[in-house]
Amino acid sequence: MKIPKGKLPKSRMNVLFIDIEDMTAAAVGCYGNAIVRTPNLDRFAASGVRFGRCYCQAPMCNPSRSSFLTGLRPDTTRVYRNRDPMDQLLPQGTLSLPELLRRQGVYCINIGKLFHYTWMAEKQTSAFDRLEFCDLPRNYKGVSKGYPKHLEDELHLLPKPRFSYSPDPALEKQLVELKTTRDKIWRKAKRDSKEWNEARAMFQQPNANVFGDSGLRDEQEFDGRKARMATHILAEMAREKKRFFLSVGFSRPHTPLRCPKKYLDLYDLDKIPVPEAPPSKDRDIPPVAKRFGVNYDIFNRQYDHPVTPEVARKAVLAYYGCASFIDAQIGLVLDTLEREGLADHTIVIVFSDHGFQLGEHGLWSKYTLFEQSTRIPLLVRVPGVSAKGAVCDEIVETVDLLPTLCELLNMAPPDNLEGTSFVPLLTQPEQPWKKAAFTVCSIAGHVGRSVRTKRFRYAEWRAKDSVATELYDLAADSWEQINLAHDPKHAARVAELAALLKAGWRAARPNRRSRSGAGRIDR
Ligand SMILES: [Ca+2]
Repeated sequence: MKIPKGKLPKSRMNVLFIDIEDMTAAAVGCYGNAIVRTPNLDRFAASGVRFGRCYCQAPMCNPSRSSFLTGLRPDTTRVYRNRDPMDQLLPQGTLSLPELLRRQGVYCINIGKLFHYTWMAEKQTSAFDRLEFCDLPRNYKGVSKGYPKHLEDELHLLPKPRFSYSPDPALEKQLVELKTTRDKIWRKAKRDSKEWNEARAMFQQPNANVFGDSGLRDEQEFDGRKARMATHILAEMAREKKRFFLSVGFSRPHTPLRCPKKYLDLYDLDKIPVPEAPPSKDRDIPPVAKRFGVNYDIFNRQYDHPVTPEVARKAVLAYYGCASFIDAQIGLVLDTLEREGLADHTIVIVFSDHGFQLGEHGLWSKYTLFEQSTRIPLLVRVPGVSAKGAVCDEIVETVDLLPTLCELLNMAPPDNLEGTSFVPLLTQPEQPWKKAAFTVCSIAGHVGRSVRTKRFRYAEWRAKDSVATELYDLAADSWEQINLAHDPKHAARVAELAALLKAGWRAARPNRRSRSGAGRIDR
């Protein structure tokens, strides 16, 4: 791949990039959830475009983030799982979004998680001028180590990043101990055996099965501190008139589902319904599609003991409480953007790395190809460009974010991008767009691939000697409970969607009428 040299951007737009962890679109007010309270997200949606059908490329942190940060799909990044080392697997010379922006002279700041942790330390650190609330990995060796050899000369021309590390010492210590025990078992156990999986679950235990009141105030919470740091940085950027890219990664509603009590008090437990799509009503769904009933987030290791309806509703309430808590933190950041006079020249993107299952099919985690795991909220406001309060029901994907920003900022995109800029949809949300979204999920010796059209989802789960297929008609079965893949009446549909899945994302691209860059901002 050529390193994009490109024209310098004429635009002076800043970018505020807000990434919420594990936030399913189904738990956001403006996405049609009448119970959850997300007034700030709803208000922000009313000032920009809400994408009703945005899908992630993988329902898992690292593969999803590696994809949207590079504009490449998992089959190209080769990052399929959380433990796959992004910086070693990406095609040589691949630049991430902040690296591209930094080369254009944009001051790049990251607060919280953007890249998935540890292995990417060097690449992550190299990409930013300043990092706050980011994990400094134990094997961190310095900025230049691990940076692609052929780029090292340029690296030394860049200012050294400013780095702050704000750990939770007690949790860190516990995680180190659990990791040591896990790794000891993993060295002997066969991968994906019962023992191997138990060790993995044990490591994840501290985050699971704890939900409710954190006993903290907003400003004491990690996410509360990140939001306040963002407000300080925005004020500084306004004062110093620096052109910036600010990424703010919020940790909730990722587990543990704990937040200040006042957000839980917004909800009445009696009014929280039991989860939709009970497993008893699932028809012909292959076990792998439901991750063999294993949950790695809430109710970890409790898969032999079904969750009672009351406990299930408490968990949903805690997730909603965390959603409201994060919504309030986002409100704080967005209000600062206005107050500091930055809103009229800052592009704002709010989204999530993937979704989450809130008890549907008995699942309390991600790692599935169902709607709740793969459909995310995406709200975009581009001053002077995006329609106000529009809803776009066309299909977009998180891999489209990087090409979209390249177009908006008049920045030459890397020539191997695998997403499509959705800039035209910002001005005209109603126009024919992508045929389908593609998501990959690699678990327990299986690789699942899904193609989601506006109406259907078709998926294939391949293992060494087997293949399981799914077809859901979401117009008639919005919770994906009736697998039609083996119903002879739907044979033609299966054949058509299997062909689309095989043809892949290139075959599903929109026909862009004009590539004249009508949405570009020249200011
Ligand atoms: Ca995540």
